[in-house]
Amino acid sequence: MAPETPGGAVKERPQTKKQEPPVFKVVLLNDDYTTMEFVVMILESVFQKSPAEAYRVMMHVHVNGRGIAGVYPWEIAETKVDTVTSMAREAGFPLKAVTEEA
Ligand code: TYC
Repeated sequence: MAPETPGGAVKERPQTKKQEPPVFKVVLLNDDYTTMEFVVMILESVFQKSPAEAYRVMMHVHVNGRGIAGVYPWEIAETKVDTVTSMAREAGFPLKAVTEEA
């Protein structure tokens, strides 16, 4: 019998609490050489920030030394760090990103 039979015996999702994967922060670090424009571009393209949010996060890092670019499952967080690092080195900037357990 098709599982979508109307009124049929379709099991609801169990109401138990789902096991969420552990999450990790991707933290951007300030430096004196990476341009503000490059950091904003990274936040827009790698972390899907709006232009206004990207500017806000970049300024937060600039003023405070570090700031959260995003929160992801471990493998995605590590990939974002690798992407930021390779884009920065390619462009000749020392920009650093690290992961931290959230
Ligand atoms: N401090 C840099 C400058 O004045 C800008 C900057 C912001 C660099 C954030 C890195 O993660 C960073 N050009």
